[in-house]
Amino acid sequence: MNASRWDRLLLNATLATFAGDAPYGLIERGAIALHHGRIAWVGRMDALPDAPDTLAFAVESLDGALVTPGLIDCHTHLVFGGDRAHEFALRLNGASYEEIARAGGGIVSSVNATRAASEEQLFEQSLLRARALLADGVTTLEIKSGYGLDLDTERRMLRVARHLGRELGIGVRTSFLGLHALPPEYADRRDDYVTLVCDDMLPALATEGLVDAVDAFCEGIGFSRDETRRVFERAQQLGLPVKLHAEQLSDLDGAALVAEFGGLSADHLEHLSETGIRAMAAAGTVAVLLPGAFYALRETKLPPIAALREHRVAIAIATDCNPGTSPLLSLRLAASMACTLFRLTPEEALRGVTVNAARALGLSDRGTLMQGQRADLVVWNARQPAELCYWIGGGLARNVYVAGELVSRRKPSRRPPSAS
Ligand code: DI6
Ligand code: FE
Repeated sequence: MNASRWDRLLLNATLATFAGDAPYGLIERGAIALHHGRIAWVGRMDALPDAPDTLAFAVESLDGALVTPGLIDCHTHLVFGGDRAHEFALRLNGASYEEIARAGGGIVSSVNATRAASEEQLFEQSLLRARALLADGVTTLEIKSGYGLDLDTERRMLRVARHLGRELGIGVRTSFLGLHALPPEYADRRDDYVTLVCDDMLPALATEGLVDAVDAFCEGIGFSRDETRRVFERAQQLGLPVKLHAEQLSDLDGAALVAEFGGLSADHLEHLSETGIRAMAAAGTVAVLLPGAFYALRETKLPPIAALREHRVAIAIATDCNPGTSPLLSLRLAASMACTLFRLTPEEALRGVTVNAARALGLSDRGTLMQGQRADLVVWNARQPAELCYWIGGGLARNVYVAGELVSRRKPSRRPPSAS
């Protein structure tokens, strides 16, 4: 018997590894071994070093099913109280997102509902959303604060985010978004609020280990470039990486600002300029596109995809799951929308929810199927990668593994029609 048997070996898989430059990093008739939470071996089945049964304790044949890295949702506001379904109706009747925000609705109405919710209530409500993402193949999730806008509620949100990760056994990265909206009690004291965020809230939450990165909403209805710079400078002092909601509704040159700070990502980007793109390319800042918000707001201005490609800026795709502009609970649907609405290729969209999403979170241990990476992977009821963008809805994820553990399973089901 082989003394160092692997924990698990999956055989006869169609592996979309996203390693290297080949389309999808595809390996047909592949095998992948999981051991102690890591990927121990990946390659063609016929290159396995020995007979499968001697190599692993558990051996499973997948009969050609597609396996991808666990999906990574690198931009969500998943923890919040209440919902904003009534604003959806208002927008359908012609009100704009900005008008609703300026009239006291929008983010501030979610702030009120979040402040009113206990930690348990926030956890229960958010758990349903996180479960939905997981069931659709998400194994790492970024969650922002920003509906508290006071120290206690921001802390509660971030604690709930961490708790969700422990409860579901998935990866959670937290971003502090103190500069999301001006809280009503600071209506005439913008500067004081920015000072509170920089001098009290951020250092306190960072000390408590609740902050992996710092974000801001740099926008006409959010915060200016100078205000954003202040919080970035404080993040830098604390050794925290930054990212930014930039150029969603207008061009404030936020992308160049976040790039100046070596930021992980600039997100939204419908109004991104050539200058912003060049700055991002030079800094290696990832472009995170959020087609759910584009769709829900019925936007018409597309992000500059061709120029991003031309300048070789890495593109990631995320749900932006939030109660106002993107109540979206499927990352696969976000990838599908990235194809249909933004004209990404299925391969670009899928790199955007795996390898490039990992980069947008500063994570190098996941996002591809390569030896040594965390064993985060999904076995799909599909055979080709493009199906993940092609099927709209429908619960395609069969088995979801995080660090080698099975965290979500759907009963072995019939394959989608084309694959039967
Ligand atoms: N941009 C967004 O897409 C979300 N926040 C932000 O800064 C929307 C948040 C909301 O409307 O509740
Ligand atoms: Fe957002």
